[in-house]
Amino acid sequence: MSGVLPVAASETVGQAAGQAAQAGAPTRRSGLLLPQRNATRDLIDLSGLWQFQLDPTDEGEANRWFEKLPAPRTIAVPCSWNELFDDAHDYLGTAWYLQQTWVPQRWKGSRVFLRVGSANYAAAVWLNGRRVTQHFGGHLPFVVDITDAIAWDRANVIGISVENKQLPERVPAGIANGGGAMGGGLTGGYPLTTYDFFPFTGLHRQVVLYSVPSTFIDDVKVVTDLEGTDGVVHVRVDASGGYNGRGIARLNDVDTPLTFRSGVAEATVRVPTARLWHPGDPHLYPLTVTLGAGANVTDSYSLDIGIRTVAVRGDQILLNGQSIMLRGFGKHEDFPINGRGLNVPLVIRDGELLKWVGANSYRTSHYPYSEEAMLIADRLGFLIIDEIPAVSLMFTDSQEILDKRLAQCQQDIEELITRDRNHPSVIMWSVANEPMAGLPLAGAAPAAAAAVSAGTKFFTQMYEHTRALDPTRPVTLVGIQSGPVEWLQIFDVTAINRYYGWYALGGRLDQAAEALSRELDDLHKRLGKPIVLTEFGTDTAAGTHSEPAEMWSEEYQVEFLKRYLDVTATKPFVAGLHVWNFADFKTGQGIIRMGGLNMKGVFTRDRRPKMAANFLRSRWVK
Ligand code: BDP
Repeated sequence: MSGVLPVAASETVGQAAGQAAQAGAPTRRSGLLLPQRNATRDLIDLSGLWQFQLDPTDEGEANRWFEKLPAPRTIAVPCSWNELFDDAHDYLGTAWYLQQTWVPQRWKGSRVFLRVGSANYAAAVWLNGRRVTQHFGGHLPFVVDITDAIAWDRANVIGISVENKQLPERVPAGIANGGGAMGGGLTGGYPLTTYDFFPFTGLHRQVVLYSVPSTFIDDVKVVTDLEGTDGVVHVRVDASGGYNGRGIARLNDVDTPLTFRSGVAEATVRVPTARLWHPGDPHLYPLTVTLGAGANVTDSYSLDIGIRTVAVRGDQILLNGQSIMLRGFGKHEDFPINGRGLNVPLVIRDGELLKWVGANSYRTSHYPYSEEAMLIADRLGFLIIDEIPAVSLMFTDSQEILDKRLAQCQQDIEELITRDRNHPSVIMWSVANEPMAGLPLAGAAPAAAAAVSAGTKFFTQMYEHTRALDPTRPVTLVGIQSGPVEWLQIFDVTAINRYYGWYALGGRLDQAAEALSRELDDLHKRLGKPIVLTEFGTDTAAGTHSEPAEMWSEEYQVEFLKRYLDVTATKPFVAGLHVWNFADFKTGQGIIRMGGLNMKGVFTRDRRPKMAANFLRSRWVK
């Protein structure tokens, strides 16, 4: 039963763990609703050409670059800067973005917000020379009320500083000591990172201004349930200013009255013989909530919802009460030129290719994806494991650093759940990818006991925090090969990345299949939960062929995937298979990443199928 609605995260000063407090208006963690235009709301999308300047000596703030840049060039927003300018390719320090915009007179009397969809990693925002907010953590939106800072008689100047310094207290963490003796990142590469994907930087999603009425709908939360064949939809609406009054929830053209007390109204709407949302028929029902009614509607907000339930029972994942097998991939937001910047055509194309290959699921490895990607997942019927950017957390680090990372991870999951909770596609939260109690693949060395117990404490807190925010979805952690089983134990679903046949037992696929089979049985015996293989794959240079199948060839990738699919087909507790990766993606430069690419894609970076894509299609398309 999911009658209990998640509690809204309270308003919080936009200041992340471990960062020195700086002046700035509160960044709101409730009300991350995707801005929309309707009879009571308006928006201005500032996507397009912005002024831009690198600031390697961090002199911009003292010299008021948020008002005027001394030597600007032009950049696109949204976009990463790294593949645009040769001198910025590996640059992760501060850079400044500047834009000017008029605010229309008709917005007077409204509340006006500025929303940044994603700035990776740290950003500060100035409006007309005034610092209005800051935010730490890429991939999630932040919002600031700018009503009182607007100039109505001239263009408003918006200045945003962004930097992606790889600092140890951040999430993902940077490398503290310049990469040690070898001067390299975790995979030996450059830039120095604790992860292999390229640390793309910039304003990655839209910057928008939007207006709402002075009393407005601040948040909508929808939880769906089933009773027999009826859908039961719980709706909670939060209005600003402690609104007391009436409203309406219109679901599928049926009105249910809302009564607000101190800004909150709840209603339960029954949908007789509901058409349930699932990958084979991702049916969406339109929901509109209003403040006021009839001719007196003072604000309204619309979204499409899916009626469905998710649960874990024994070693099965259940969707609408039926056991479901996740078939799909780990992905990345990555494409030539725009890097990690929003690429709506790519979101559509990836959706088409996922359908073509017969996938019903993917993980937003290793950070939250765009809101467009989530909407497409709702519409096309993909089951999403929604992940925060907690990749490669190392638990041999000091307690002080671990505490700062915990605060950042808690902020990330609060923002993610606030943003994504209404998407039927989201079936699980992932609070980390491959945390470590020692160096990776040091399989033989027992993980240091102190690091394991520090991680156990950390992840118990993360699990409980996540369940408190959303009691309706399972929570998982994605475990590294040879990582501590204690950490997996805490979570509802066992998610593991395995590379038998690649990083271990390379070239020996028979032995790899046996090792995989043994370990799966063992884990199932110990944990008794559904197991999702969230990564397994081989680097494959498109066009390289060999007989017999050798590592790096397309034949080897097919053979490898065949073993994994065949082994897991005999194990009913395996509830999901996510091949690593959907497409080749950009990494740093290093000796294990030819051409600065991770080539484990079954599609190339420009989305051409390798043999493996056709193989998966032959298995997955019924
Ligand atoms: C796993 C990581 C993933 C890497 C992958 C690989 O979770 O981000 O890209 O290995 O090495 O350890 O291909």
